[in-house]
Amino acid sequence: MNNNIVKAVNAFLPNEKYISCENLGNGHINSTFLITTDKGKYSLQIINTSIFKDVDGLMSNIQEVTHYLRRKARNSGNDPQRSTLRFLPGPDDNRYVIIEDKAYRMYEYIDKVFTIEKMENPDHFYSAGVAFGNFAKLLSDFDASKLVETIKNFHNTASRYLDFEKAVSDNISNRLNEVGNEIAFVRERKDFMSLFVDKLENGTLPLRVTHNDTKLNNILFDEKTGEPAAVIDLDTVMPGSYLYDFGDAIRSGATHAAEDEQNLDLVDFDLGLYEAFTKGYLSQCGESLTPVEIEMLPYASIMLTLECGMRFLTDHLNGDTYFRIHREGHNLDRARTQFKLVKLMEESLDDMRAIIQKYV
Ligand code: ADP
Ligand code: GN1
Ligand code: MG
Repeated sequence: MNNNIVKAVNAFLPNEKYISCENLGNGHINSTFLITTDKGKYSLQIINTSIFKDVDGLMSNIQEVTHYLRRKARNSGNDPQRSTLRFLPGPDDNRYVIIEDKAYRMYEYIDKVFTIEKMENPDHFYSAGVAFGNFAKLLSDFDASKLVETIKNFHNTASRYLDFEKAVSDNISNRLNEVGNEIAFVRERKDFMSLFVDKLENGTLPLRVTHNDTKLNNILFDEKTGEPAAVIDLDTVMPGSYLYDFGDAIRSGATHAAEDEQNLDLVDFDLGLYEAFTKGYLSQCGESLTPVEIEMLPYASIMLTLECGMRFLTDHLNGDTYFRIHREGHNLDRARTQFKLVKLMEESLDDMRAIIQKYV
């Protein structure tokens, strides 16, 4: 095993003996490993510092949020060990260590859980809705001024569009001629992209403390009960909109296709799954939604899926420098599934509106 991983483990756990390391999960950004020592199991992550530039700010956010969530879990009789992440303090309480320019952090491993990459069981998606809706509810009275913005303009779709146009004009990877249809698809939706941003800027939409990366595999499900244990991947918890978390979860879970499916005929948009998630999500935080949030909710999955597809396409044009890829053209495959989903969602707008009306 990589010597630096062993060094990192020894730095966090000077009194334990390193035994083994395995790859963990399928994240696109950080590298995650399951570490076993003679005394326990841990998740070790190499933080992607070209994306998260302010690691102190990032870890301070996670400290504030996990302390807060743990206190709430304790008060409501839930297991504080399993209901949120707990990181190891690290040498000198630094919360991370730097070894050869890489930043490492360690979490207690939450054992006997599973994650879902591809949705198969609507009950799980209902539970995911409850988990993310509950996350929103728990953080509704969290003081947002304690949080730094770990990635600026993260879900500012209009500003993401400008990044996309820059990638088109730079054409760094010389891939423009194969993506004419995709570029046209994005451009046709340019005006739509400021729908939420404008309302957040003029105050008609409220700023909330949100997760901002509500992909299905960021929930750990309990192996025994099948219920969500913890919402993880807290790197992007910062001020945002409920529309982001709702929309991004639908993007990742209301289809039976993998995010990188190459056969677009397999990419469906399942309104049954949409309804399951909506019901779960709104059962937790529906009462606190403002009329404008409710009015905008049917557009949320279209916005977030379009934004995500556009980010994948931008990265493809920039030569794959942001999202980890595992094959040539991987980001383009991902962009194509997202655009197919956008189209299907646009055709289902009235159905989505009716489902939301049923549960608010
Ligand atoms: P990324 O930012 O790269 O998506 P995540 O924090 O989501 O990284 O971790 C990647 C995967 O590792 C998760 O989907 C989950 O399967 C697993 N994982 C991460 N941390 C833990 C933990 N503390 N306990 C159990 N599994 C974990
Ligand atoms: C990344 O880190 P991960 O794999 O959970 C990305 C999200 C995207 C997602 C698409 C910090 O999430 O914004 O929606 O990929 N995270 C970051 O799969 O950019
Ligand atoms: Mg993740």
